[in-house]
Amino acid sequence: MKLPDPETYPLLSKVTDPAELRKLSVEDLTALAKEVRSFLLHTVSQTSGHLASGLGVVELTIALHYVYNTPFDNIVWDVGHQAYPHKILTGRAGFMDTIRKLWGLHSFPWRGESPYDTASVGHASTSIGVALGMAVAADREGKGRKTCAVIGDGAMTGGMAFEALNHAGSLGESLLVVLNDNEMSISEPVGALSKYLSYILSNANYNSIVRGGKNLLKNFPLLQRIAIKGHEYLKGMILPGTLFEELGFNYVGPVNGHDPEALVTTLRNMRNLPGPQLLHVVTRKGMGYEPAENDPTKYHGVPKFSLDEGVSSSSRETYASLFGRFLCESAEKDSRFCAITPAMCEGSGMKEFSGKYPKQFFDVAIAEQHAVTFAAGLAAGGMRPVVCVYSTFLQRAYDQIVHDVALPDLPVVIAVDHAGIVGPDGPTHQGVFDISFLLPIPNMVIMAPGLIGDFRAMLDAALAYARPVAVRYPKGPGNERSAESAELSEARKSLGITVKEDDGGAGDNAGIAGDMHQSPAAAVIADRLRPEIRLARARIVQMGRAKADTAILAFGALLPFAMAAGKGTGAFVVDMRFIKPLDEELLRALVDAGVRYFVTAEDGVETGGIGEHAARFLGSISDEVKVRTIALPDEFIRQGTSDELYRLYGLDSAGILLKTEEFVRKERSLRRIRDEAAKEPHGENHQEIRHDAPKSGAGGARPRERAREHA
Ligand SMILES: Cc1ncc(C[n+]2csc(CCOP(=O)(O)OP(=O)(O)O)c2C)c(N)n1
Repeated sequence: MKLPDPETYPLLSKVTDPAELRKLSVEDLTALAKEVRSFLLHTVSQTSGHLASGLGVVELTIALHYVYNTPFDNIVWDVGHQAYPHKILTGRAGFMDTIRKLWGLHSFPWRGESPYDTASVGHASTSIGVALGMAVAADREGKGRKTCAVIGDGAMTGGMAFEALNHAGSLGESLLVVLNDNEMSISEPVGALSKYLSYILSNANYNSIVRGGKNLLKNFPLLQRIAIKGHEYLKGMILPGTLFEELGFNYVGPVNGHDPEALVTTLRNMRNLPGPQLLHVVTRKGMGYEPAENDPTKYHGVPKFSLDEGVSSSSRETYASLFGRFLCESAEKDSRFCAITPAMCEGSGMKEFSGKYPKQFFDVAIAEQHAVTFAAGLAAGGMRPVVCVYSTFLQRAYDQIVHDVALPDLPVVIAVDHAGIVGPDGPTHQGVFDISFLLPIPNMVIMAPGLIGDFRAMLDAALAYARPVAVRYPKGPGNERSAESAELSEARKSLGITVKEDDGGAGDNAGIAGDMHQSPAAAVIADRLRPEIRLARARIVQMGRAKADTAILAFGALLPFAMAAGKGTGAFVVDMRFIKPLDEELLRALVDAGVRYFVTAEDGVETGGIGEHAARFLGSISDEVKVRTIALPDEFIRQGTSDELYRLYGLDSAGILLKTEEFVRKERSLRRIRDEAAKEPHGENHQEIRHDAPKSGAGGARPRERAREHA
């Protein structure tokens, strides 16, 4: 615990919660803001995390907790990436050095963490809807509880925000929406709304005249009514749209979001106004730290860095950087090619493409649903769209994939970025559901590169298939570097496994396929040594030794771990490549070649995952086969570094090795006991055991269907 030092932070060290904050004078708030900003900067530079957005809302956060009686009153943060100052002021300053770490403070507001965190968030554009629900509940409760949503101009572009505004206007519930307008999303905001907001800002003088007029006429109701009519008319002419007022909100603003006194005065005035209120606050993203003010996109989320030197740019090869190259080269070749992002241009590696091919690039703002449906329209019109969405945000666009893309079988490539474990952003951002939710959709092809070297060829193939295709790939460079670990050596030692120089290569074809080179199964197995990407074809990356009875099937980013785990075990290791269609031909061939124990490994939730699906298929072709699925459990996956989480959930090399060995050893000994019992002619269990005993058939495996026919 690192509490703010009273010498450096004389005011902040006293603000142990908002009640203490409210004891300060309004004049103190500017000095407090300076301390909060400095504390935030020092902490985040040492821990990594979201920075520029938090720096921009320091005064706003102070003013909100100063005016509102939190935690009795509700403050709902949109996304929550800007909520670090809120955490600092609500009793968590001493824990800020643990933020985003395993077992540490959450990256975003989290209900279980503090009574001041009214919602658990991380995805954009939810605050108005949540706040509206809370406002209705507070109204029913009848204790005078106030509710306030804080939403950025970026998050305001999301459809959910508009849906909630629309509803709030019609309900007429008392609610304050603070629009934090810093004229930035992660990158430059796009769309008509941001143009509209800029227009309001450029007419700021007009607004202050109107506000002044409203105050002046307060005591002359008739004159005020006439003036208001004129004002509406004038506003309609000067400020086209008067969007928020048309939606039923009382619009106030723009207000300088870095002036605590102005904010406190305005909030005090608005706190008790009835009906839906919208306060338009203007802030600067990155405020108080020059490098962040100059480049708020770069400082949106930062790694650890030196405050003197700033964040240095990384040039390492990642899945996103390869994706960017694919976009540029595809656009060069085909003018029908285009790419779409819902406000994640930088994170998805699309910056260069957006600059070089502006006509083929579409940033649709934070609108995942629209991104997918828009792609469907482009495809229907003869273009070749690739829509790139982080796995976690793709959850938003499920019906659009089903209804708009897959149902009409349109050639849309969905690049599912940040799939699997993403690390410190925690439960709201882990990309662990996409396999389970994409798998049941007819017409879809779902691919997952196991190695970064295969990614480009997979993207090219996805485009060439000209049908609905999802390619899911991990954040960063993947797991190839973290596959060999101290834990793995320990695990090998404890299991008595030694790795020889030549262990673990796919080139050695002398094993099982060599033994039975005449059989159809051997031909299929030998075929799967081919490295190129072919539809519904896996690649064997480690040949099983002669008489191998085990195969590890890896789907996507866990492949490097599976390869390391498989070394020295004599098992087949397969890079499945395709989640859908599954390479059923290979699985059949492996069963025919004598494989009885299958381990599946995927970085998604087990429920409805590809492991379950493969197990069902294997069960349908053989009664003898046993399957162990390795996947994430039925719980929300916490935060931590990716390596920590792989280890914690047993998905790293050591985890896969230990689970595989435990499973195979247990199943082998059960089989031995069963076989011996089957040979034994006497005993009570004889019939029962015989019933379960392995059935003979082609290659030792007998399809259930045939067994049923014989019965
Ligand atoms: C549904 C969804 N899509 C994308 C994101 C990624 N994201 C996080 S913050 C952000 C920009 C938010 O901009 P704004 O609301 O203006 O806040 P600012 O950072 O400018 O304060 C985006 C796109 C997200 N959190 N949720």
